[in-house]
Amino acid sequence: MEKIKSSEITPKSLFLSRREFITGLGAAVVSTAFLTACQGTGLSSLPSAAEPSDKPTSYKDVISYNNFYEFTVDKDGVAALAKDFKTSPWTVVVGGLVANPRTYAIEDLLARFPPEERIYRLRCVEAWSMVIPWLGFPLAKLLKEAEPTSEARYVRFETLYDPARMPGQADTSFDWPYVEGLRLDEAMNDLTLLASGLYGEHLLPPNGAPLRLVVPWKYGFKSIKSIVKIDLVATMPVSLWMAASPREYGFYANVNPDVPHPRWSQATERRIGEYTRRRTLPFNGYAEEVIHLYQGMDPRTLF
Ligand SMILES: Nc1nc2c(c(=O)[nH]1)N[C@H]1C(S)=C(S)[C@@H](COP(=O)(O)O)O[C@H]1N2
Ligand SMILES: [Mo]
Repeated sequence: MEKIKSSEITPKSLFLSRREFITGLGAAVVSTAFLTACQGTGLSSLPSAAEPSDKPTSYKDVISYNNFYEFTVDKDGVAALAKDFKTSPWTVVVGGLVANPRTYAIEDLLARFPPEERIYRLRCVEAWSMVIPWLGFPLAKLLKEAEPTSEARYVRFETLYDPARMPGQADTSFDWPYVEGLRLDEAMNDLTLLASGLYGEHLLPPNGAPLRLVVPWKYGFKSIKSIVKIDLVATMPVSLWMAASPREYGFYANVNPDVPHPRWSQATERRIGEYTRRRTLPFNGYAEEVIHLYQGMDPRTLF
């Protein structure tokens, strides 16, 4: 695919640097509602001011250290195995409980929803993280075009299933295809992106070309890659990870340093390219934008 023309990109960085976030706290931008909500969800600690501000992870690391089990479980091996994966032609089917079901050729979909640049932190459940300048558009735009019916409560996403092209799908210990889901209000949140590029370039196969989800306040596994199907549904979808290990991977998967994964702590993370570990922030640093979605919910159900 050709390089994205910079004229096609709307520059709009919604990203708050670490320092701006802290200043925001000091300037009482964070309401008492936020603090009360933090207590309500069992989030004890506000972020520490000691951390340096976020700087994007090197392009090389972003495209060569990946989780994409359809190719291999070896993070350093995805790039080589996905190198020749063909992402054209590609169609994305939007359906389920909608008034306007539609099948998009990827080119038409991207022409219809031009990308914006958004620099987001990505926090993997394995306790490493990256900062990535994505090119994408809010999922809400696509969902509005589909017109969810009043029965639609969740969005279900599916990755391509094609074992001939995705060698990792020969591993029968997983229930392919990769499936993920969001509650409809999470899916409609302005932070939730469908990304088709990063660092000003079209996505490469290791990062989920031609279209992947990015949900920055949740653990990385929610950000499903190489999407072929988006369905509006009435009941909570069962994700591949919930099916594989329900005790370890829940539906919500909100980044929460206070709730350890059953096999390791989630309190800190290693930013790829750095040596000193950072403290992990509640909701990966996006609490202000999303905490209202979980008001009144039992924090134990939010892992
Ligand atoms: N289809 C699919 N999507 C996926 C995965 C996967 O194995 N298959 N891995 C997830 C995990 S665990 C993470 S951390 C992110 C990694 O995204 P990146 O490689 O672009 O950094 O992709 C997520 N999306
Ligand atoms: Mo992950």
